[in-house]
Amino acid sequence: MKSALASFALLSVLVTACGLDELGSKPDEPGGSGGAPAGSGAAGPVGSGSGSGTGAGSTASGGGMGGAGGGGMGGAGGVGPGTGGAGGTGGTGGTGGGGPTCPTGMGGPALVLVKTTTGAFCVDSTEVTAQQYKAWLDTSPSLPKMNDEVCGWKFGGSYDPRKGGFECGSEHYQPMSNPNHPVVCIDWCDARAYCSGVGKRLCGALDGGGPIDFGTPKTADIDELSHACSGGINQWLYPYGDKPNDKACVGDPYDGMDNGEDDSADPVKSAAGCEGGFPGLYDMVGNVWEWENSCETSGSVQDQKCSTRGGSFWDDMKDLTCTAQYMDHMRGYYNKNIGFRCCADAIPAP
Ligand SMILES: [Ca+2]
Ligand SMILES: [Ca+2]
Ligand SMILES: [Ca+2]
Repeated sequence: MKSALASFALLSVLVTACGLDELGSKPDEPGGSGGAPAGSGAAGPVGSGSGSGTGAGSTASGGGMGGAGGGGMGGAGGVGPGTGGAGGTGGTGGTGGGGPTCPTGMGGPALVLVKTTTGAFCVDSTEVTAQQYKAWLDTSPSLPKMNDEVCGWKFGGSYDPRKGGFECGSEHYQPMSNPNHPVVCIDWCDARAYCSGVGKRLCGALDGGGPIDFGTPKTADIDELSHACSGGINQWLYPYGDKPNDKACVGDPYDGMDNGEDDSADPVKSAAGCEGGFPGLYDMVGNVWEWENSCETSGSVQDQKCSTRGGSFWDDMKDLTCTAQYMDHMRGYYNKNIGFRCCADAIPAP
């Protein structure tokens, strides 16, 4: 920004100087004619044309290229036998805002940039959908190796969403007829494999996405999901602010009915009021719980508890908050009200 302004100023000075040197009074020539594009000569005793360029480059916010510079102002018409000044040269475009950006072209939801006090990271705009999950399954991703530290028990298993047990049935995974429903009935290892398969990672610690100690409260200053949900340093209790609104996000009260056993998730992003804590981010609370990178570290890995975040279509307002609220489930557990989204590192400013 600073350097862009400086170059406009310099350019302006140079153009002005040029105009005076080259286009000044020329008494031998006939009456001045207008300089392009806006100069207009007027007869008079003394010629003095001067071009002055004032290009204004716009600056994009949050990264990206700056806008093109505006055209220069036309020179003032020569007075008398002088020639009108030439139009100034347009300023060059400003350079981009220069902030970090999110990678594009990865599988799954588009990534949203989340700023932190020290940098930024990226988080999926929505829960991963059935269609997106299927697209990944269609690539025949390899199962964890037997010696995988925490997911080796899935060796010889499958990433397919379960069709039975823990409230799950085939109706909860219909990628063709219900493409935009969140994928559910998947365990922690499925979520981890998907995220890594599309070049992302499970959301975890604020400083790089690593695992968060399971017993530590998942507050916005240490946890990516909490940070993104609560608007970062705003520390909102809900993604839409601090005032509870039971119709904003897909919790139990959202549809005005006490949930029966047969209730299930809505398509992602269907609750328009559930945007936040950063623009373009949806369902950070409600719809489905989301697995994150925070698990117990002792005992049988399949049975170690991992945390899920944000509440679901079955939950009351107390579970539909951004911070320090989590439900833990065994790593191998699954349910129709548990899904996930992924995070990724931001691309640093150029
Ligand atoms: Ca309900
Ligand atoms: Ca419902
Ligand atoms: Ca959610």
